[in-house]
Amino acid sequence: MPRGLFITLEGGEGAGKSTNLAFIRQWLQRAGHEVVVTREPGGTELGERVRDILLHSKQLHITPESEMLLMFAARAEHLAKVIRPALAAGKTVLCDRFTDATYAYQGGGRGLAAERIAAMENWVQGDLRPDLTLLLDIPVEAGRARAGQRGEPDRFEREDNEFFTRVHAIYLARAQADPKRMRVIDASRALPQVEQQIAAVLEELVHGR
Ligand code: Z5A
Repeated sequence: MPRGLFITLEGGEGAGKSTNLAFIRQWLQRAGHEVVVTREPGGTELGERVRDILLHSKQLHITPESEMLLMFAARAEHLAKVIRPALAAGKTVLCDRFTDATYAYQGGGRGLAAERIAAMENWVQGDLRPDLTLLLDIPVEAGRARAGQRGEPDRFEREDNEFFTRVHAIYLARAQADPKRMRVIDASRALPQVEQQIAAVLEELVHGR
């Protein structure tokens, strides 16, 4: 059986990942895919506990190195228990954030060297990389204004605009370096136009396969 498609969704704060996830899932299902939707950090019992520590610890100081290693610990578990088995069964995996987020947040945001992240990526993932990454792109301030309408900010959301500007820059640089895999969607537009762009990219992927 051919391995399923591995699709990831990325973007800064307020880019609309949660909003567009349902649209992407439905689009893929209508195209005949059996879709497994999951997220990082998370997706397994251990991953969700790690997520809780990383997002909701208020007093705990976590070093950038520990933060990065915890992301990869959760990812190793996620790959072994959810992602690889689903792909091997021919299912399409739709993952809300993956390793591009580690480069953007722990690399760009926290300042860790990309080489360290790449070493972990190679060790934990082997040669598995997403077939497609949709980068929902929105200027930092516009995204933060959208996200600001939500409840209490988590550990990442409490960071300042400079942090998110570095995150944004790394995401765009990665898309520029790998334009075939990582497709930039202008997420600042109204929802129907965002969906239109996403559908066009999915169409290309599914029919170009
Ligand atoms: N993280 C990390 O550091 N390293 C890693 O390796 C990984 C993750 C994997 C959790 O991520 C945190 O983990 C994340 C990075 C870190 N921290 N941050 N920041 P998450 O993905 O769970 O959290 P999130 O970034 O807050 O994602 P989200 O909940 O999906 O939110 P969103 O992208 O901001 O989307 P939204 O909730 O769908 O949209 C925000 C608002 O905008 C909402 O009111 C919508 O109705 C509105 N919206 C959406 N689209 C539109 C359009 N087109 N027009 C107008 N309004 C819109």
